Amino acid sequence: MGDHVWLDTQSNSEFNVPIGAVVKDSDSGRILLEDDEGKEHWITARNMHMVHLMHPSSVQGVEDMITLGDLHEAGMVHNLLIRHQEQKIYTYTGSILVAVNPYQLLPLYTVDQIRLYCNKRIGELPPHVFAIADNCYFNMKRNKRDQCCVISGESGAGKTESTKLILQFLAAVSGQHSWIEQQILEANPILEAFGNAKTIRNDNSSRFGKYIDIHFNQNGVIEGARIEQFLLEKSRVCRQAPEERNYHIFYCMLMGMNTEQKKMLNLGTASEYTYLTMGNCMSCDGRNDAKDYAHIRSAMKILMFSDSENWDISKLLAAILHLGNVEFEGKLSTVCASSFTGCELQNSLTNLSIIVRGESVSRPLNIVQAADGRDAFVKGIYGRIFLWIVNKINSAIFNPTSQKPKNRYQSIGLLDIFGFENFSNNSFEQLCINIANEHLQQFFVHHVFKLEQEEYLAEHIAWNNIDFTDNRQALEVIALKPMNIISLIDEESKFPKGTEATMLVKINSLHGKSKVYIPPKSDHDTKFGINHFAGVVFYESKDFLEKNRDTLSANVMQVVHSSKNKFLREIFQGTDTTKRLSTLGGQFKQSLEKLMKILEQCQPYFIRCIKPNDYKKPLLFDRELCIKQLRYSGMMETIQIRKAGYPIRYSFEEFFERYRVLLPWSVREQLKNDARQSCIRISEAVLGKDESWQAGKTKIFLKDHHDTVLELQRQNILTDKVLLIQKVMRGLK
Ligand code: AOV
Ligand code: MG
Repeated sequence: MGDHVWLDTQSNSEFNVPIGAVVKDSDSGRILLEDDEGKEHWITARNMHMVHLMHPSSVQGVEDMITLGDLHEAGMVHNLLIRHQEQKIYTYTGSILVAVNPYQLLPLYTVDQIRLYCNKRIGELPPHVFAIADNCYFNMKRNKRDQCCVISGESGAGKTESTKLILQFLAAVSGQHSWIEQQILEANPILEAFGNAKTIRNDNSSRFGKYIDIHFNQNGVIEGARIEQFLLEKSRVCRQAPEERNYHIFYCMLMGMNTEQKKMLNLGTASEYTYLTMGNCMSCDGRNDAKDYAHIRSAMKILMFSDSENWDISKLLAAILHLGNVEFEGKLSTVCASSFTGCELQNSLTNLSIIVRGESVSRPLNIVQAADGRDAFVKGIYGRIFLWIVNKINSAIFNPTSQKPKNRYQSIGLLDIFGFENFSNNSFEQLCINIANEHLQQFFVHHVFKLEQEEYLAEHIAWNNIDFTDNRQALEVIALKPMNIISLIDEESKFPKGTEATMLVKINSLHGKSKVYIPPKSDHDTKFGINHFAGVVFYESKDFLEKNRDTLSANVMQVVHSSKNKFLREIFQGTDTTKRLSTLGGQFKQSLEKLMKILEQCQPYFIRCIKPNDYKKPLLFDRELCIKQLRYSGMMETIQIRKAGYPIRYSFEEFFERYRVLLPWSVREQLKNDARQSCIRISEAVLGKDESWQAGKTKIFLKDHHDTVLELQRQNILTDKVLLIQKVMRGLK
């Protein structure tokens, strides 16, 4: 009784692994088990082969999964499950943090907790996102290297919340509580208001990617920051899927603005606007739009948005809502939209003017064309408002003096993109989002598996190769090698006669046999599939080319440039009508590649966010859903490599420089400062003579926890020395 076991389960699902269970009772050759999900099973002697004894480490649960005795998927998911039940949502795999979304506010993020985790090495305290933040900060100062935190996980897993927590921690420990720190923190509510929305996966889903680079001076004090944004989902402004909302800002504005202002903008309630009601969802449980509006406004003040700029933005947001209500059948009422955009819209929305032999000729558009043109205009406005806002924020938080080579800052970058998505209907936006996630996965695989093992080889470290799943090939077919899928979509978008059908023909002929691409079922089918690292996603190709081209008609551009609204002209500035801009996919690809280059220059930390259930519910742990996420993110192999490998390494010189204090003076003399030998002696003395660390040709290779042990010992010795000196000084007085 009370024994813990693994019980083989009988489901046929590919994500089925043995479940943990405890023996509750036994009678005449049978035993009664209660499994991790509370289900009871009577096991007879005949079925006893389905039961295996559990390792004690799995019974209690471990803080670091490399210490699990049962190194299999069942062990990993059981460990996360029992910790999740005790509200221990964070678990390490070496220095990689796994964070399971608690879907409730836990008392883990207080000022006291920040103080507690400040200046502690990983493993000294229970796993925490603050520990990762603190170690990023510590390593930046110690190693004089830029750091980055790559936060991944599917939609709703907790990336954005983790990012905010890290930012909060860094702002607190950098210590000055100054204006700039407050500005950096307050940039978030603004960005989320304009760039996040309720989706069926997440009530606060990021519909854009961001990389926040925080700059520190030589003393580790925050000097400024810079935010890079990636590909806002513009289509949401005009259309939302069932149960989804438009961007938060619209609902906040309508709930929070005072009556007088609303009157000036001729605004009513959300239910009156086509653009806000497509998903048939106007409010969102747990969000208070009116209160949020007040917060957004105060944040905008902190980020130096002037009252008139604020009003300019509100006017355009109102114009968007009015534009959405324009009906092309019958009477066209563009009065409000025209007055707030300062544009003549009556004609330009219903007619297309083209230049024929040097003369402008106007021809009426049909209803569908007119509505499409209007939507394109609206998306253009919203997308540019968003870019303008990001620039405005950057101009407040970016400190140009820290750019000068002389006082070159050090930085910590936080990457929070949109998580992997697979809806019932997926379009071009989902393809871009999922490609971004492929890139991140490749960055992880490259760093954790490839570079790591290449280095062991180069340094002649004794090493048994560990296999891992590499998504490189998939990424190449989708986005990297010549004639990849994205470039074919791009090519077809630039081709005047190109259609989605001709695009599919080309992709089929080039990639029809690839394992990555799943062609449409027939010539009439417009859906194609991609086998992503996180599963197969089917995309509806309709509208792909239009979305990728992302151009505004010359008509609309002309209207904008002759607008009486100065702000509208300003946000469109630099958008040349004649020059063919690169496509959306092309721009996105470029910015992703640039981002990957930046990340490669940094020392990375990884946070893997896990979504425990699809219902946004606390304390509900769906084992299969978690196994799926753990499997595709490569966590099992990660545990293996972190257990067997040496993720921490220093050149002998670096190591000796920092830890020489750990060698007695006499030994140092004797070794005549031979760095390699000294390093070995230090490691033997502090870490033991076992196989757990290794000396290569030029570097010493250590486990994550060795780094902690060494730092703590060093700190102790230095503190002792200081105390001794103080004692001696007192004695002298
Ligand atoms: P995401 O960024 O990973 O999804 P979020 O960070 O927005 O996911 O998290 C989704 C929701 O989960 C939040 O709004 C919170 O309600 C809850 N949550 C996440 N982390 C925590 C936490 N540590 N404590 C309490 N609640 C949490 V997406 O942006 O959709 O990919 O595009
Ligand atoms: Mg997010």
